[in-house]
Amino acid sequence: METMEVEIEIPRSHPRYESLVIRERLVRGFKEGYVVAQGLIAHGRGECFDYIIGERTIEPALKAIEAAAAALLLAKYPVISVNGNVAALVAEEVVRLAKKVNAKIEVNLFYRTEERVRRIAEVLRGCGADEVLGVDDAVATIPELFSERRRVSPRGIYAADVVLVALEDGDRTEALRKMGKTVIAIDLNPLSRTSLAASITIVDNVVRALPKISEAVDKLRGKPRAELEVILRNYNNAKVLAEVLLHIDRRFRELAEGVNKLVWSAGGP
Ligand code: PTJ
Repeated sequence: METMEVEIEIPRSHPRYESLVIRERLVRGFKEGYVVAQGLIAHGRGECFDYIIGERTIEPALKAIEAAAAALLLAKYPVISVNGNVAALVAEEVVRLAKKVNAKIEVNLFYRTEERVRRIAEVLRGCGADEVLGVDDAVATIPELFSERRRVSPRGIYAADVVLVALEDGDRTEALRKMGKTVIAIDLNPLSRTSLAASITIVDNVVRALPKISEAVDKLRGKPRAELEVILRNYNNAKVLAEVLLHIDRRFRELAEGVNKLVWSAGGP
């Protein structure tokens, strides 16, 4: 029997295998001290939305992913912001994408402790990051922001024109927008303040979204700047969020129509 080596053995044949493996990665990060307990709760909220959208990258997310890739390729100074959950789930993909678009990587935490910052930087370096900002140099301040997230690197998020964030809080997204930055957010909740405030919101699981942004970058690389600018000009975040909500509406209707069959396939009422 093929299994993933984790705290408990999860057989590959388990119908919720992928989801359980993701949980285990977060639990491991928690035990190693760089994922906070609140991060486990945040993940639960995300799982719920993922279940609702159907645990796949939906069409509106693909539109946002294409726009995100165009924005990263057009950026003068792109930065990818990393927190505990992101480090536990997609550290390798962050490093891969950063190399592709020549972005800086910065650790930025809501529940900031120097120990967590150091550990997350180690995880990123272990995945091949040459430089991790936000460790000893988080000396600049995002104006009008009072959480620990206000502390940023002057060579990183502070100077960036495009910032990619995932599992972010709304306050910082709003503050970064006020500073004139393009914010690309990855958030499974289409109604979170981050999703509403971002320039480009990818409503998808970060584990699916990041590799897909890398793929989109590969596809768009080499296109004339004017073509990338057209992609961005034609992108409308409010419309994309509305499409996500309509997707959820359609999915619920289809599920409601087929619920009898689902109940019987689960053993009957
Ligand atoms: O590591 P720290 O100290 O920076 O803290 C990180 C957390 C996640 C605890 C902090 O940023 C937080 O409290 O976030 P929120 O406000 O709970 O927001 C997290 C958002 O991410 C929610 O809208 C979730 O639905 C969403 N989310 C959770 N898991 C995923 C996700 N979105 C994409 N992929 C996921 N795997």
